[in-house]
Amino acid sequence: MGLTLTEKILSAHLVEGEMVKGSEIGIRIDQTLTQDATGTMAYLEFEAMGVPRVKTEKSVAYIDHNTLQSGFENADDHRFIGSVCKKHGIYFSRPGNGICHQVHLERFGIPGKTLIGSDSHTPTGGGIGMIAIGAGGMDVAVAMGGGTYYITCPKIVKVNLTGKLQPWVAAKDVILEVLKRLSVKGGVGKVIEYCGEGVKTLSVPERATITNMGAELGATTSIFPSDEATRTFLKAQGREQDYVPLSADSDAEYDEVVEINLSELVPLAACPHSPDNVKSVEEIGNMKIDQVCIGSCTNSSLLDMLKVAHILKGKTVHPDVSLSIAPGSKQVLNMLAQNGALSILIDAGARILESACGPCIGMGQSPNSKGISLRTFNRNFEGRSGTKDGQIYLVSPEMAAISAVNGYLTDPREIGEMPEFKLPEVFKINDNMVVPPIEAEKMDTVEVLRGPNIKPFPVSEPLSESIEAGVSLKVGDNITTDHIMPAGAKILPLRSNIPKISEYCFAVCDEHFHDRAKEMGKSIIIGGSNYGQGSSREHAALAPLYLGVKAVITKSFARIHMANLINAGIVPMTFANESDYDRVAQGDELVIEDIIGQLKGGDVIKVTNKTKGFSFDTNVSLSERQKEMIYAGGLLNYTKNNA
Ligand code: MIC
Ligand code: SF4
Repeated sequence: MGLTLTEKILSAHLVEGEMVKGSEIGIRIDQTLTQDATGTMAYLEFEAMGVPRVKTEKSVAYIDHNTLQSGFENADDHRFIGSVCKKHGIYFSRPGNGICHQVHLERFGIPGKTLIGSDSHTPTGGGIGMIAIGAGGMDVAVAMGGGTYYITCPKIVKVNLTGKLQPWVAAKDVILEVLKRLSVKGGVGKVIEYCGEGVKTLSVPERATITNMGAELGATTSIFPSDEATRTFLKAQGREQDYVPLSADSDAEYDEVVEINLSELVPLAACPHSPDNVKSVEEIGNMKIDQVCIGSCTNSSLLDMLKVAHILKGKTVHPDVSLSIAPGSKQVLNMLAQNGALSILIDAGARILESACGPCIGMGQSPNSKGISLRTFNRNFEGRSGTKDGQIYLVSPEMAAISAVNGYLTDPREIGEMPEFKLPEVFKINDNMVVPPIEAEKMDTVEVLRGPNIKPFPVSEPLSESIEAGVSLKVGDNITTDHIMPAGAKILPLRSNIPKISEYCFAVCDEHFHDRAKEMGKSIIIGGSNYGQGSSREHAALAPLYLGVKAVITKSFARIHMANLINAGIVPMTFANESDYDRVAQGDELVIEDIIGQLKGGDVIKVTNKTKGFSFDTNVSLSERQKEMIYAGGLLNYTKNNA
């Protein structure tokens, strides 16, 4: 039997376990990336490990999230990260150089390599045939130190692409269609592998849009083969030597197959407040809009921007609409400047933003009250834009641009004839905003620069014999990490200060949570299905840890958040019978007797609800290694104990 591309790359990197689906495997990591909002924690953790130099083939630190510097905090964090890079042999991509995933694809990604990043959209690298996975900062720190990265050996879904996209139908519509069919939890425990004749018709930036937003499926990652289109892209980036052809065997077997005929797709939009709430323009209607934002790691490539410039040429943004555009990297912005497209965007009235995440993470450009905002981004969770009642629709750059001109949601096919948009033969290459590592002898003398905002991460204690604690919060299905630990311009500067940031923990759901949890001392959280979907931010585990949360009992978990809970030493449990969810209320006193004994004995843990007077079973799906981590009180303690 032949192998899928995923199996080929994973088995070439396998260092522990066997390629048995559902079991834990350990893989060697070739490259890592961090961004600044998760990076400070990741580097504090790396420092705590005491490894002098990173042991990966390449590790890159990007500054792209916290670039709105309205106080000293973000600038201090940038300086800290820059100095850590110098000391430990890490490439440092300075603010202004662009969004991590866009730049990594352009300048560093290599087909067939493994990459983990402390950002959930790291799977963008799947667009050039990498196994690129989003992870918590602690996992990235361990990988930088040469440690193994562990995942559940995934099921593999084949998305068989046939046909060719019609004019003005975009790569964004492909992933929106996949989301519509599979939902935000449809990818959990799976890798999405794109195959079929239709693959050839998609350029690398288009593929990267699709693998990027595969994060919204909850998938471990998504991947395209590495083929002539990959070679063309890498050659244009001056990196043809990095090209290797890679694909699945023709007789590879998949766990699921999804058929998509590209020719039949239509322009789509994800409606508030979930990336899988997907409808066609026809279904939504020509709704009046207030704002359009173009950019983010999903849709900020040169090709995207050139399409937008073509649509905006000679036009003016509708008087009732604010249009902002953030090209994804310095390379993209500079090429737009050189070929005149930037002038077209400015002429049309676009508000040009720096090459960074910006509005995607609520760093400015929050819409007006109840404002309808079309965004080319990947997430439209409630409140993420910074406006609590903002109505965010996720669309392609093509739909965004024409709608900005018309003032209402418009099917881009109304534009008429579409010229052929081609990748340039040569991209403008100037890596002067990436600081490479210095000579090894000089590294030791580098002083790490710490600002007053950088506080040590919370210590966790070894698991106690039994847990007796009240329920501090009960939430419903699909709770995102943006609920648990909101981002945005006000809160993001506190990413390196857990005591302070924890004041905002769950503020979106219940502003009293912080005080209540603190008062209770220790507590348990109850959640619905797909708990913790979205980002990789380990703050969504570290803040609850700081507030004394000992266990989280849900119907199911999202992958990265569950790993972050385990790394923090918080026990993730799921209801054996989902109906028990309804029988536990906020304020109930729960007892888990002899939890260590129960964990050692198997995967079922009995919990007693003292308040209501009944017991219920929960499941834990933890490997022996993960159980050891839980006993030790998290990954750092576990690593120290084993050192
Ligand atoms: C996001 O898109 O939510 C972020 C901000 O990039 C996060 C990382 C973070 O919270 O810092 C992610 O996707 O992992
Ligand atoms: Fe940045 Fe948005 Fe991409 Fe997250 S999803 S990395 S915030 S651009």
